[in-house]
Amino acid sequence: MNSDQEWNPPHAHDPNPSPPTDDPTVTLARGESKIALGPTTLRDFPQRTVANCYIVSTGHGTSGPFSFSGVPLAALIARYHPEPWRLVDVISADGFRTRLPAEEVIQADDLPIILALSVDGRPLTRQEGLVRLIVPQELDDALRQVKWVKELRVVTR
Ligand SMILES: Nc1nc2c(c(=O)[nH]1)N[C@H]1C(S)=C(S)[C@@H](COP(=O)(O)O)O[C@H]1N2
Ligand SMILES: [Mo]
Repeated sequence: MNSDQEWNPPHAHDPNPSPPTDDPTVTLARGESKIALGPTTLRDFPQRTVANCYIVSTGHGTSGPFSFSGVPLAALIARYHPEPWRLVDVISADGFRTRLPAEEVIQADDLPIILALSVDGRPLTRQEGLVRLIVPQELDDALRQVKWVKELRVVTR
């Protein structure tokens, strides 16, 4: 799993409707360093809200608009890894994954890429994807709207 092609498949994908596990803990990993972040810890960070989000499924159609709230990914990584980084791989408990370049994550401050903990002003359920990656820039697909985020792997080289 090395090329960007394999990490960001261009094809349609059948979405998994049900959570693979109950545990919503996200592990932030860089090299050997691993930090476990539960929803309570993630809610202690300043939260951002992104309105007018759609989940554009090529299989079951578009749902939304949703207003998602959560921790900006850029701020979360900067808090634990202030030195420059190149990519972050976002991996879910069911093996679904996406890869985001640092400049895309950092420059998205107007419309932040977030780890969502809430939707429409109430907590996200595990069924709905807690903790869910929301990439508001993705408008034609939902391949980056990763449910049940389990691991963030920060790549520096
Ligand atoms: N963990 C995980 N996230 C995922 C998927 C998946 O299979 N597993 N499918 C993606 C795809 S292809 C779609 S269309 C949406 C569906 O989101 P929904 O179940 O909220 O409608 O989730 C995205 N995120
Ligand atoms: Mo999809």
